[in-house]
Order: sequence, then C-alpha cells, then structure tokens
Amino acid sequence: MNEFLNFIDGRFVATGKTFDDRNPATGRVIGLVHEAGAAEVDAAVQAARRALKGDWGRMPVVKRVELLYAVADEINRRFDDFLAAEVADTGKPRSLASHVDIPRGAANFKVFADIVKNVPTESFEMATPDGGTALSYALRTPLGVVGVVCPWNLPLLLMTWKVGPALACGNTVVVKPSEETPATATLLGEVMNAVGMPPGVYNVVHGFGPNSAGEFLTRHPGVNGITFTGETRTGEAIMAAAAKGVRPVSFELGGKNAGIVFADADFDKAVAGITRSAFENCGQVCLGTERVYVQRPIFDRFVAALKASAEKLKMGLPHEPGVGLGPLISAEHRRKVLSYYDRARAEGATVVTGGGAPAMTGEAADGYWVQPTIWTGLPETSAVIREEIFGPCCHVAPFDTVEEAVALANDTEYGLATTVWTQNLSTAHRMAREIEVGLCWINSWFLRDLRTAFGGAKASGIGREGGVHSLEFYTELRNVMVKL
Ligand code: NAD
Ligand code: 6OD
Repeated sequence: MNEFLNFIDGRFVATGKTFDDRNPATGRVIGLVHEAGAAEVDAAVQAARRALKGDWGRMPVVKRVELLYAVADEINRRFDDFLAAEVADTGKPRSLASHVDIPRGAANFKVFADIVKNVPTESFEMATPDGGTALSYALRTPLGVVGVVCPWNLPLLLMTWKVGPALACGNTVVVKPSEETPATATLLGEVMNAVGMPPGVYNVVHGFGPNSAGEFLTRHPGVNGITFTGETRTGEAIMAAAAKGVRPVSFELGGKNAGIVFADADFDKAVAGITRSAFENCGQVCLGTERVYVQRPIFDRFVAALKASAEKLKMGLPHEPGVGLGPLISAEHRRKVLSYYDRARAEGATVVTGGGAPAMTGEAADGYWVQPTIWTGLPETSAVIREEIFGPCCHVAPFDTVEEAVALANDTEYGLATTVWTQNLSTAHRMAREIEVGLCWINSWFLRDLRTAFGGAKASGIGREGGVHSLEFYTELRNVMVKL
C-alpha cells in the first residue's frame, strides 16, 4: 500500500493521521495519505520562509532557471512513474494523461524558466525640478511564500501551472493538493531532492479544506499570497481567509461554458470539437462545454451526430486500448453528477443519450462510472443549465441569430471559456468581442500556448496567469528612483 507523506523542508513527514486514497476506476483503496495538521502546515510555511531568505533567495536567476530545467528533465526521466501515479489517482485514460497531464507537468517548469530569464523591466530617465536628471527603474522581487491550493481534475498539470511560475519568479511554495489526488505532488518532492533544490523551496501538505490543511494554509499569516484552482464557492472562502492581512489571490474557478455552433461551421469538425469539449476527462475540465447552442438549420442533424459521436466513446479502465472515457473522481462526485441526471429527467428533458450509470464488470465493477449524456428541451432557467455539473454531459438548444447566441452564452454567473464554430470571419470575431469570458476558442478547444493569458471573467476567477501575466501575481514591482 502506498503511503503519501507530507514534504516539508526537503523531508517526507508522516503524521500518523491518515485517510484513504482510492482509485476511481476500481473504487479500491490504493494508498494512505498523511493529513497535515496546523503544526505541519506551520512547519512548511516556516521552511518556505527560511528558503526564501536563504539559498533560494540568494540564488542568481540563471542558476534558478537551470534548476527548473532540471526539474522538467527529471519529470520526463520519471515519466512512467508520474503517469502511473496520475492514472491510479484519477482513473483517466493513460492515453490522455500521457499526452496532456505529464508532458504539461514538465513544460510548466521550462516555459516559465524561459520567460523569467528573458523578461525586461522598465526604466525612465527624467528631468528633475532643479534642472538635473533622475533615473527610475523597476525591480521585480518575489511575492514571498505562496500558498498553492489545487483541484483533482488535472492534478500535476494544474499544480505545476502555479508552482512553475512561482518558483521561476523566486518564490517558495507550500502546496495543498486535492485530498482526492495526493500522488504526483508527493512524487514531485522526490524530483526536487534529486535535482538538488534547496530544502523548503517546495513543500507539500496533505489534507482537506475546512478545518484541515487547506484552511490552515490559507489562514496562515506567513503566507504572502494564495493561488487557487477550484470551485467558485471554495474561492469565496479562501478570499475571506486572504482578507486577513490583505493578501493577494489569483483564482481559477468554475465555469458553465457555452459551445456555439453556427450553421456555416465545418460540421464534422464542430461535432468532433464539441464531443471533446463535453466529454474529455469525463467532463471534468473547467473549460468543458456543458451548454451547447446550435443554429436552427443544422440543429437536428447536429444533435444526431453528437449522439453518434458520444456513443462511440469507449468507457473503460485506463490501460485498455481505445479507451476515451474514464470514471468520475469519487463516489461523492458521482452522486452529485447523477443527481443532475435525475433532475434533468424530472424537469422534462429529452435524454438524447445516456442519463444514468453503466453496469461495469470485473475490476471496474465498483468504479465511479457514469454514462456520457446529452439532453435537449430544458428551459434556460433549469439548474442543469445554470449550475456547473463537472461531468460528461451537455444540454443542446437551438438559436437563430448572432445576437441570440451572444445573449444565451452570457446568461450565466460564470465567464471562463467559450468555443465558437463558424467559417465566417466576421461572426467569429464578433463573438470573441461580445462573449464575456477569459478564453474564447474559435474552431478549436483547449488549444494552449503557455505564453498567453489564462483565466476567467465574472465568477470564474480573479487575475490572469500565463506568460508574463503570471509575473503580475508572483512578483512585486519595486520602483527605484535615483537622483543623478
Ligand atoms: P474544490 O474547490 O472543491 O477543491 C479545490 C481545493 O481546495 C482542494 O485542494 C480542497 O481541499 C481545497 N479546499 C476546499 N475548501 C477549502 C477551504 N475552505 N479552504 C482552503 N482550501 C479548501 O474543487 P475541486 O472539486 O477539487 O475541483 C473542481 C472545481 O475546480 C470545478 O469547479 C472546476 O471548474 C474548478 N477548476 C477550475 C479551473 C480553472 O482553470 N478555472 C481548472 C480546474 C478546475
Ligand atoms: O492549460 C492550463 O494551463 C490550464 N490551467 C487548464 C485548466 C483546465 C481546467 O480544468
């Protein structure tokens, strides 16, 4: 049985108070996680502070960058270990984790190492009132000890998406992985030691949210800023914790994203794109599409094609050939998703496909499986259309005009992402201008360039990370004015 220990000051720390880690594809316990209490969280924050003031804080940026490259190389060298750990924790298809999660785990260190190495700072020469001159320039200093609170859907990818830039900018971190997925954050501790990262730069504390490691970390006064990915309601709680001491937050939160398909779209590509955006990672992607709007002339044909495409997805254990759909993360999340499936039926939805839990056999019999599901016919006021479900499901509704598509897409508290399918350039750019989101994909979905700004509008987040935008959060700009 694996034991997942906390990683504090370069050492693995047991607490003796453990909880189970389960494989969602089988429902079986695969590990014991050592929950950090307030004392361990405090030790991690103190270690991070010492590293900030010590070797790490004094390290020249070129050396820091070399270490981050070494971390990426070591993740790649141990690719199979990371892959096995991520797949066991999430149950997601191996093909998905090996193409997306693990490579991005390594890339998140390299990309931000390169950015930090090359980032310019401003300087101005100015005339002074006494007829002389002054030189003003900016210094970028680290924010300090950063608390990193992570979700379970893309554990390594989303954690390193924060840890990579935080370390590149010279900060130290205390990471609180999701209680559902402790493995890859722990493994990264081994990587840090292997490459000679100074102790205390990267720390991991395991546990839950309220009254556990999450709350202890976000309330700790030694944490200078908090970067969080997770549900909007959790973000509200963390924001309240961060208010004490007026500490900055960077939030990537929930979504209820619209996919909009115009009648002039490349039909097959739109069907394939919406299939991916609704069902990839079993719908557990914040950027996923749970609301699909299709222009009326192609509505019936589109719904039929989407149904056929969803029904072709093979559900199964991660290593089975051709598997495109894994389980949900937990029994609790499955209950939540199935409650929306029930609600849709009770509210009179037409269930185009799916709508329940499949009967799985063998090793998969006790996994947290649900059928990919498509509905039509619900009113826009339905909870199924308004609330984030985070499962493999979408509702499809017709629209007639560009104006109507914009109004439907924007009729939500969220503003994370949208995906628009059209061959008309003017329609595409108009939609990009008018839909209130942080990310707008045209004829694509989840196509990423890590130099670009990533984040959500409205209740989907605060701030942007990615490229130089990450520097806005992970550094403080200090202005220096020198009278010459
Ligand atoms: P969650 O909010 O339940 O948990 C996220 C993390 O917060 C976990 O580590 C949890 O232990 C911790 N936590 C919970 N309550 C806390 C508290 N009071 N104080 C401190 N920490 C606390 O989210 P989840 O279920 O793990 O992930 C799914 C959610 O994440 C979805 O809403 C999804 O949209 C969102 N998400 C957003 C993005 C994005 O980029 N916008 C990316 C991935 C996931
Ligand atoms: O690609 C990324 O950098 C990113 N933050 C993806 C988020 C996916 C949400 O589930």
